[in-house]
Amino acid sequence: MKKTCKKIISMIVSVYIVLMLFVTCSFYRAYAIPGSDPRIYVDIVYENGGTIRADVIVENMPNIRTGAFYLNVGAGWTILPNNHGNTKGLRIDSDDTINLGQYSIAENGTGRFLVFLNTDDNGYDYNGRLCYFHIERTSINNPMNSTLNCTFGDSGGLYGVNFVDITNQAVNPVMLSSYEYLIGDADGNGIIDARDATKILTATTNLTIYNVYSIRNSYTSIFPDAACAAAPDGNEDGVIDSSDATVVMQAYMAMSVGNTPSSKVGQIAIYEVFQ
Ligand SMILES: [Ca+2]
Ligand SMILES: [Ca+2]
Repeated sequence: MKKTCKKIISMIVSVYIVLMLFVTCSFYRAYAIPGSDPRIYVDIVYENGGTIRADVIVENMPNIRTGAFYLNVGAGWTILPNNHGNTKGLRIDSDDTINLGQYSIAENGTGRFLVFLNTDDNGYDYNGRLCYFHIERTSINNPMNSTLNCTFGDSGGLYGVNFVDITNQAVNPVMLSSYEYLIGDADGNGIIDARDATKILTATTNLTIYNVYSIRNSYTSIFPDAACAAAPDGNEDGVIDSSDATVVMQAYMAMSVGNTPSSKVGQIAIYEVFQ
């Protein structure tokens, strides 16, 4: 595979073309935060068409009967009204697979507070997307203020079956920053070409594999100019290895003759850095 890839690279480099990418849509696959603790966090997703959605994600939770979370919106974001004209923006539709029972939303400055309650003694499995909303960048948007954080049970608590208080079991991963990047752009120059594949191959010689989450704070020692640790992960499987060089190269070859890549390489995505 490596040999084939190197061959392809030398072939392409000989007819080197810089290809500017005009991207109008993209998607994001979350880089999972490792661990098995019950937790809540926000995953920012670029939707088809360029709108930005924020998913409130619950993981590893026991069944919940009633709960509340407080959402803190960084100054880099503004929450858009939902389709029902609700200016508070949080979206919990009847077509969602979860059942929030009764719920209420309050706001306080840039924060949002959601309380939910159901009368089923067995509680509900809320794991997955609890609710979502759409956001836009403000004029002062930058990676450090483009954060969205959730805190469980700030005042409403979090209760399981028989109203057992489980607030203390839950953790709230803290989002420190979020970065927009081009999938596969390992050298951070805003275009996808053979140099990105070369960069990845060089970094992963001797079968080196980097876990994206593990290098989130140290990636610049490996990919000095990448926008974030996730950028070289061309196939978005959470690790950077030589197979990413292959998909980047395949995408570059496809785009250089006007075809759409079979992977998401070249699309805009967003990467959240959690503490
Ligand atoms: Ca590049
Ligand atoms: Ca990968």
